[in-house]
Amino acid sequence: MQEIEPLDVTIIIPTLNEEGGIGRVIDAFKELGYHNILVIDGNSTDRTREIAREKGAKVVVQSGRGKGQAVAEAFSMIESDVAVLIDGDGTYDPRDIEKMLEPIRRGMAEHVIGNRLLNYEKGAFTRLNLFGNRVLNWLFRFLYGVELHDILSGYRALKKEVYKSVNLLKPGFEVETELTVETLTNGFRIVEVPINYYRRNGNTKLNPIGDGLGIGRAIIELLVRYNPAKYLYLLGIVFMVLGLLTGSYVVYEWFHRIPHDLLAIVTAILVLGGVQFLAIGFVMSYMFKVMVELKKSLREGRK
Ligand SMILES: Nc1nc2c(ncn2[C@@H]2O[C@H](COP(=O)(O)OP(=O)(O)OP(=O)(O)O)[C@@H](O)[C@H]2O)c(=O)[nH]1
Ligand SMILES: [Mg+2]
Repeated sequence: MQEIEPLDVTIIIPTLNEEGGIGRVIDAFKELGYHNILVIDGNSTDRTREIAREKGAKVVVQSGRGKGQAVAEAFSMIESDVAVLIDGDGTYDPRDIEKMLEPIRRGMAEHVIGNRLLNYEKGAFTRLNLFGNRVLNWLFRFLYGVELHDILSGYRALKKEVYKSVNLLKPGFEVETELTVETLTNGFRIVEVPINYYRRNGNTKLNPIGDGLGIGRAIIELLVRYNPAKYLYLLGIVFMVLGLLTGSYVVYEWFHRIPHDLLAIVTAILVLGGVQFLAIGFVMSYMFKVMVELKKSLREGRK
């Protein structure tokens, strides 16, 4: 059992015009004894920063733009044993924090995600957001083969070794995806715990279609970091299917005595390209496994 006292934890709250919610979020954490609160603000034009300061939080204006950049900057500024990330819009319940810390205390995981999808207030998700969440989580499970159900949740607890080792390059709402993938790539364990989820105070900063597509793209793109072999398998399969499609057309046309040289060449290139991706994938998968083992033993050796 690892002791984690409230003072070993920093609560990080990224905000952009959240004057309707930020005060209550900070109050609730202070009531629970959590006084290390860092509000990283995206240059709000309302009273967010003023309220946060009045309530006793440390307030910093982020140097760049987007939630992702804000989170990365916050991680670089703190040294606590554990970082807890939460939104400033009042959608999460600070009182769930003990549930969030439990798996870390028990040594079951280094990164905990609060799963909103089991117990949410009516209206907390729009229909589109709920659908998008389900599709993106499904895509994640399909590509990564990791059983997680709410990778986009904004309520998370991360041990220092995780938040100091994640390489966050995406500036915006891809941050939750990138945090998840980076944690797994570095060989740490993630556990989900069910939490409550409520309607937000104030206006959303999320564009469901634009940001949703961006997150989908990030899930596919980041696979290269987590499992390069799988990424190549995917490319290989797409190439081969395309090759076989054009190829069958060529064969069909040949039966009608009309040779299609160009298509035949394209077919050969696609099929051979696909085979190559698969072959390189096999080699990569072996190398990658060795790398993860190596990182693990290095870490254990350092302790
Ligand atoms: N510092 C900073 N915070 C941001 C930025 N964009 C959003 N945020 C904050 O990040 C948190 C999540 O943003 P939301 O707009 O609530 O996004 P969401 O939770 O996916 O969407 P909702 O379901 O509408 O709440 C909120 O606390 C925002 O104020 C930004 O550019 N900079
Ligand atoms: Mg929100």
